[in-house]
Order: sequence, then structure tokens, then C-alpha cells
Amino acid sequence: MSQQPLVGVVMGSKSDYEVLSAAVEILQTLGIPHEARVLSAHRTPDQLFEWVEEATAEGVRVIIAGAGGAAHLAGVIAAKTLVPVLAVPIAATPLNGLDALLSMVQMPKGVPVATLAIGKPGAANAALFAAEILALNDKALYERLKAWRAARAKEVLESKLPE
Ligand code: RP5
Repeated sequence: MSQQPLVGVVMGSKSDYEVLSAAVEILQTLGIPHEARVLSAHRTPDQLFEWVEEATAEGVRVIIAGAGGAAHLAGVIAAKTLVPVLAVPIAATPLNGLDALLSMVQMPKGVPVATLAIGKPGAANAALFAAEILALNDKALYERLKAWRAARAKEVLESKLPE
């Protein structure tokens, strides 16, 4: 998107994009300017910190962070900013995302991250949660979000089961 990003989507590895794309799709659907980056807390810590500082200074208001394994990406980002950080645990090891979930959800008191479900449902919900935060001060986005929710309800009500 060419507009100034309001949401930053960060992932620890390119391999995480398969999951985080579910967040990007929702942000696109709702017309929320965003930026997606691959930055790792343990492989590129300096560049991660630089990005957090620049992105938040330039207007990013919510950060979605997805990572697998000993997932510290969200917590490390939260340590560097007061912008809300939404964490998406990714199944990247034989522990199927439980490792990342526990790592993200068990942030010590004082530096919060809001942790969503493991995998694509969590990624999609992170984008919706980001939209809800931004919609508090954006009436047009609030209306788009309301219409999106209503469309999902309509889908359910119009479901046809096999005879
Ligand atoms: C984590 O390790 C990443 O977030 C990813 O989920 C996992 C595996 O990364 P790659 O080895 O595929 O780059 O840091």
C-alpha cells in the first residue's frame, strides 16, 4: 500500500508468511494501510529495533508479530514501544505452535503482548483486532468493519446443508 502504514506486520521468517498472509488479506480487505516485514528477534535484532523505532515514529499504531518456536519476537518488540503488539503463534516445530503460544502468552508483568490463536485463525483475528483498535478513532473504518462482520453472519445464515 502506498499510504502511510497504520499496521506493521512482522514475522520472524519468510516461512511464516503462509500464516501471516491471513492477516495481510484482512488488512487489505478493510483498506487499512499496512507494511509487512521479515525481521527476526535473534537473527536481525538491530534491524528489528531500527524498524520498530522508525515505523512507530512514522505512524504505525498497531504491530502484529508472528513467530514460531521460542517465539520472542512479539515480546522484544513490545519492550521497545508502547504501540499495542498483537502476537500470533506459529506452528514451526514438532510442538505444533504450543511452544510459541506459551512463549508469547506468558509475558512477564509489565510488558504486555496480546496473544491470539495459533496459526491462520490467530493471524486473521490479529488483523481484525488491529482494525477494532484503529476504528475507535476512525468512523469510516468502523463502518467497514461492521459491514465485514455482518457479511460473515449472512454467510452463516445462508449456509445450505446437503439434502
Ligand atoms: C522462528 O523460527 C520463525 O518465526 C519461524 O517460525 C521459525 C523457523 O524459521 P526458519 O528456520 O524457517 O527461517 O524464528
